[in-house]
Order: sequence, then structure tokens, then C-alpha cells
Amino acid sequence: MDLSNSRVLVLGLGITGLSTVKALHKLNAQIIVSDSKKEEELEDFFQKIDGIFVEKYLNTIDIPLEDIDLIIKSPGIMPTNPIILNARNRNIEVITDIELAYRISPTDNIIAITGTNGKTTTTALVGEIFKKAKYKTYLAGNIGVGILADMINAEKEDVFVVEASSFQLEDTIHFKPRVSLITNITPDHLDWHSTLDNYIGAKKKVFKNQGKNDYTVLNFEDTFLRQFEEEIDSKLIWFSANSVLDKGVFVEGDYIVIKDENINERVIPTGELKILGKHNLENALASVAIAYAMGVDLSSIREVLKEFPGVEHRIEYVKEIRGIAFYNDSKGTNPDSTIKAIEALNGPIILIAGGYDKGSDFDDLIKSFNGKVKDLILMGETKEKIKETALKLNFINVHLVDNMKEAVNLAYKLGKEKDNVLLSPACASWDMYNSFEERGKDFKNAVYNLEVE
Ligand code: UMA
Repeated sequence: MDLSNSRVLVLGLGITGLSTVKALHKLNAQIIVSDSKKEEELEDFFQKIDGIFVEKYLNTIDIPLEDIDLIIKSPGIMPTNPIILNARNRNIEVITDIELAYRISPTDNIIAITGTNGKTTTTALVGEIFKKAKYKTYLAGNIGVGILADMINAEKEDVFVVEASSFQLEDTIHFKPRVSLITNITPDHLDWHSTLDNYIGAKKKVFKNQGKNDYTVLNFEDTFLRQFEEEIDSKLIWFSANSVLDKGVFVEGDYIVIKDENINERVIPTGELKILGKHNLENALASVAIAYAMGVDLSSIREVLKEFPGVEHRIEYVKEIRGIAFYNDSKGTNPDSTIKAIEALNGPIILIAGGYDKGSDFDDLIKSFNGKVKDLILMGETKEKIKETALKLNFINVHLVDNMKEAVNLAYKLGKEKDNVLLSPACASWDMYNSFEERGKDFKNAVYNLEVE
């Protein structure tokens, strides 16, 4: 794609903006940058792009759009942002970084992983499989890495495993991965997408442009995904943790099995997976389907499945004190993800939840407690809302706190031997933290600093 001398506006100067500016510089574009923050809050950003000339419009929505050819928008910026609305009125093309990455990609080996939950673990697991099979492999996207800085230096044989959020997919146009995966769909990010239909529509974009030489991997047990079959033009691979399928990747007896017209092979016994819980079994099945579709040898797949320890902030074991085990699931940023973490742990749970309000409903979360969660400690913007739901559903062991340290101290006080303390907020972190990583680290620090009597 020739962008030399095009005027490209980079909106948002976080992880995405940084990687985008670096790539645009190599593409010889004229770069205009904008962020709602002031210059002094962006010192770090400007240090990192030192030597690259950019025109700046900071802390203003007043940007002369007349001569802008293209806008690369950071995914967190809402569709209702006035700069975006203004640009759309002027018919300026607005895309996210994964679209530009696709347009400049020298490789066909793009794997895009989306879904409400399980994206990051699956992206990491698939990445490990390709690395084991000796591919030069890049992990990018929502996993915390701007894709463009790597894509601009990539080669034809390289593999990109992209964790694609609904925010990133929404503003794609031609994006077409070789293999796409949707892990599952439950309502999420309704504050950003306005409606569930919009959210699902964004997710569908992952397979929308795929053709008969591409693959789409879907979860057979997901009621939304089951309805997508008619809309898919690529080769469809179902995976299932509950049903034995005629074709696909599924569990039969105690084994993960791949079956189609060419193969009927046991991969490994499910008991040999290191990652816990049914949701992680699903992540493993989806990863096997992707690797198989891409022609990776079974021995690499087997080896990695047996070794993979999971990802930080996803039901991450932190420490045991006085027989109480502490788990960090800060990436539990919606009710469904927290329900899965509750299901995955054995034994009584003291749950620490609450955070930024995305408009979620917490009824199913409280119903999932089922005698397993004995205490609920709430913090953040949603604490009153979750408390009301809990009381409405007759769960009364609810405690409100103001910060993580208080939450961890109280959990420790309430805990008995063989209890689990689980941080799984069911909400995003943005009311109190910059990211779920920062929140998870705060939890772990509070655990390490517990004053044990
Ligand atoms: N900004 C504006 N105007 C706005 C909103 C934000 O100028 O109206 C500016 C902010 O001041 C900030 C920058 O935009 O300087 C931040 O942009 P961003 O929120 O898009 O964040 P990035 O740092 O670019 O990180 C994004 C993803 N963040 C979001 O989608 C919110 C990261 O996913 C992703 O790893 C990264 O791109 C690389 O692809 C994080 C995330 O929380 C993990 N994702 C959500 C989730 O998983 O639930 C979707």
C-alpha cells in the first residue's frame, strides 16, 4: 500500500498509536497525531518516537480534517467521538490498525482470534504451537502489542497470531485472516457498541471477507455461533468440549480428538493439559483446530498442549498463606469470564469483584455462586449495583471496600484453610486503574504484603 505523501491522522497515542506512528514513518506518510491528553501527559510517547516528525493536535477536537486522507483510530476511542463523527461526515476513511496491517502484510499467515472470553489464552497457546513448529511467530493486537510495528518488518513466511477485539474489528473493511476463530459470545462492551447486535456484528467481521481457501473455527456449544453457519464462505471447523462431532475437534472419552475426511486422531488425554477448567479445555480445542488448519505437525501441537502453563492475570495462582490459595483473574472483565473462573476452582471461594461499569447485568454471576462463593467483596464503580443484585437474589454475605488492599486484607481475615481468594472483577478496570494488568499487579502486591500473624 502506497502511503508516501498521504496525510494520515493517528487518533489515540497509547500502545496502538505508538506502533502505528512507527510504521507510518517507514511508509513515508505525513503523520498527524491527536490525543485527548495534554502534551505533558504524553512525554513518554514523544520520547519513544523521538526523531520522527509529527504534527500535533493535543487536548482538542478541533483538527483541520480538510486534507486528511486516512485516519487510524485507536480501538478504545468510541464511535461517538466527535472527531470520528466529523471525519465520517466528510467521508474520510477511518480504520483500525489491524486493517492497515492487513493492507501492508507481506504474509498470508494471519490468524485472527476473537470472542468474548478466552482470546488471550488461546492467542498465547496458538503462538507457542507455531513457535514450537519453528515458524517466526508474532503475537499482536489486544494481547497488548500494537501490530503495525512488527508487520512493517515482517516477511512472507512469518505467522501473525492476532487477538482481535470487537473494538478493533468494528473499523475493518478488507481484513481477511487465513484462519479466524470466535471462541464464544456473551454480552459485553455494551457501553461502547450500544447494542448486542452491534457487538455481534463487529465479531462477525473476523470471517466476513474469508473465502473458500480460508478457515473459520467456531465453538459448537455457543448458541450465537451455531447460527452463523449460513454466513460463512470459508471451510468451517467446529470444536466442542461437550459433544462428539462427525467432523471437527472435540472430546471423546478422555481424549482430545481431531476428525475429518483425512484424519481421525487422538491428540492428548484431556487430563494432561496444565491449564485448568472447562473454558481452558475449549481454548485448547480451538488452538488445536487452528494449528491443524494451518498444517502444523501433531507432535508440536501435543508437546505445547502438555507444557503450556496459562497466562498472567487469567486464574493465575499467586500464593498460599495459612492454607488459603490466592488467584489473580484480573482479566475477568465481564460476568461470563468470572463465572468461568468460579467454575474452574475447586473448593469454597471468597470473590473480589467490581470495577468500571460497562452496562453489564450481574444476575447470572450471582446465580452461578451456587453455594461455592461464600463471601463477595466489592469495590469500584459497580459495587452498589452488584450488591443490589446479590441481595435481590438472596446472597447476603456482601462486603463493600474502597481499594484493593482493603479487599485483600478482608478476604484473608474471612478465609479458612482450603478456601480460595479469587480476584475476578466481572468488570473492566478503567474506573480505578489504567489496565487490567495494573489491577492484577496491585492484587498480587497486596497478597505478597499481607501481614501474616
Ligand atoms: N484517547 C483519546 N480519545 C478518546 C479515548 C482515548 O485520545 O476518546 C486516547 C487516550 O488518551 C490514550 C489512547 O487514546 O492516550 C489510548 O488508546 P486505546 O484506549 O485504544 O488504548 P491502546 O493503548 O492503544 O491499547 C489498545 C487496546 N485497548 C483498548 O481497546 C481499550 C489494548 O487492549 C490493546 O492491547 C492495544 O490497543 C494493542 O492492540 C486492552 C483492552 O483493555 C488489553 N482491551 C479491551 C478488553 O480486552 O476488554 C477491548
